[in-house]
Amino acid sequence: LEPAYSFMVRARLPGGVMTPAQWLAFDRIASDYASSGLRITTRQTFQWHGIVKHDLKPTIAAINAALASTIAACGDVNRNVVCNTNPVESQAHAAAYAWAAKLSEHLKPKTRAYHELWLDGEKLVGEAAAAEHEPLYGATYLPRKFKIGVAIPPLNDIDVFAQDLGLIAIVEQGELTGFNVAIGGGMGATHGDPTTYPRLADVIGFVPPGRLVTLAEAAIAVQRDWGDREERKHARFKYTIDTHGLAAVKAEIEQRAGFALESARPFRFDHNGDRYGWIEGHEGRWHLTLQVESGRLLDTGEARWLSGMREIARVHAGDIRLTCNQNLIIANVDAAARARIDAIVAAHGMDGYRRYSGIRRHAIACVALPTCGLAMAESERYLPQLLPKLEASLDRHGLLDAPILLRLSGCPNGCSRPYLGEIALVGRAVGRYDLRLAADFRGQRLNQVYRENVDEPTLLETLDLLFARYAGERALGEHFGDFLLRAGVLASKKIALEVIA
Ligand code: SRM
Ligand code: SF4
Repeated sequence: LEPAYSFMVRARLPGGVMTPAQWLAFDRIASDYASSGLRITTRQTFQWHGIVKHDLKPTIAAINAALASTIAACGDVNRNVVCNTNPVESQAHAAAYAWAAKLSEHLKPKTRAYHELWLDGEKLVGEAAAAEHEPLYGATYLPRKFKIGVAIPPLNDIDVFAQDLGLIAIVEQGELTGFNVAIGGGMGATHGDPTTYPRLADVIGFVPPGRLVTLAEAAIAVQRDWGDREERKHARFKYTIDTHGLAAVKAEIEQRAGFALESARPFRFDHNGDRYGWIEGHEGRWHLTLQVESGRLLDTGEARWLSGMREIARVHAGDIRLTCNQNLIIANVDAAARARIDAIVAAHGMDGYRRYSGIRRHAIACVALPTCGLAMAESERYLPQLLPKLEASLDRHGLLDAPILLRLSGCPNGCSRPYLGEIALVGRAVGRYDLRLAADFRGQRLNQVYRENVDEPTLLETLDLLFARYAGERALGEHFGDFLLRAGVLASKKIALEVIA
């Protein structure tokens, strides 16, 4: 006899793209094995919680049978490569997504142990086992996880500056000409340990598409060889860069890649959120973005996500995409099929975004309690309690429609990228949070601590006073985070990277 251990399983889904058939398979896994539906993550993939130990193997086998995988969705390797969520919006978007998928495949561990363990693959023994070789990761893999993301301006919906390797697609006259390269982003920190901190990536140059894979391999190899293998908390690429200096790391990447980066090209981001509702892509295809609170898909309350999406997946001829803001897109829809999709969405209460306040449309929360073993406070379960209180306060000041970026994390690891929230709550203990304020609306400026370790009444009172000032003193079109700096509520902080446009 042993305790009823249960696990979380995460899929690897580059760019968050799947077919309706895959959706149905993932939905089936949720009903067969998981305890709390499907969960869209902040890196564009699915997690299933509450998988009991003896169901682990069938769950992983079912994910692989659906032509997806769980390999390298966790661990000290390159993780799920994220990409702008609407890759079919233009030919250039499609090309950028294809590069993201290529990177994901190329940087995947080559070991056959995964198949041996989970998929009853051939057992490697003797010489075959000894001959197993990881060309990039070597025998000891990376010092820590490594994250890559591709953004396509003007949308920074993947938070490109939070990635270890952020790639900013440069589109000129409708053609993808290459990527600006940004290195050293990361969110995780530890309370009370100043040697750990969130950091935005620095733009170090430009690479044409044909050299992208070599460049990515070189960056990972530098981190593999230069990263801190003694202190795990200090092992991310951002610390390697700050230890050795940006110029030295850049030079080493170039030396290993065998070419110099070109000068970074102009770019400009407008925002880092999702665009809800229908948008038209190229070739007359349509894409519908729906907001999913904290990415949790269940049949509860007024929204019946599992039933609704099941019905859509059965009739939908395009594909389905997940976003880094924990939302989903029913993509590649024929104009003639829109009405049918709209009817299913409305019938299942999945069109909440139409009625939501500005802050609700821009809120994300990490999983935290009860499943996350590192959580210090509630996050996903707290969001639905907190939002109505904030909305009441915003409403009193005529700000119900103001788009304000709210991010909740149950601990300073920062899985909801809270350091990029105009308002962020970072868990300290049950019911207590650090209140951080004044990131920008584009994912290009970190926020700062405004109140440490406060309870809900203090949070609400503090924010109510600031909302009152914002309502009375803001300039036309000025975002909350920018206002807080201009008004001197927090000391001005320069944008951590240069916007060249
Ligand atoms: Fe995360 C660890 C959930 C995105 C930084 N993260 C965890 C674990 C696995 C807890 C653990 O190690 O025991 C959480 C599982 C909770 C649960 O019950 O499901 C967890 N992280 C998540 C997800 C599901 C949050 C969400 O609400 O969507 C996201 C899954 C992403 C994916 O699909 O791969 C998730 N995690 C992130 C992000 C955001 C991003 O990548 O854009 C970050 C900040 C960016 C970064 O990496 O710097 C992030 N997670 C961390 C860290 C801190 C790493 C660090 O450098 O210090 C940890 C702790 C660790 O690795 O030791 C962590
Ligand atoms: Fe868990 Fe902390 Fe990540 Fe939230 S931020 S999911 S509490 S590790």
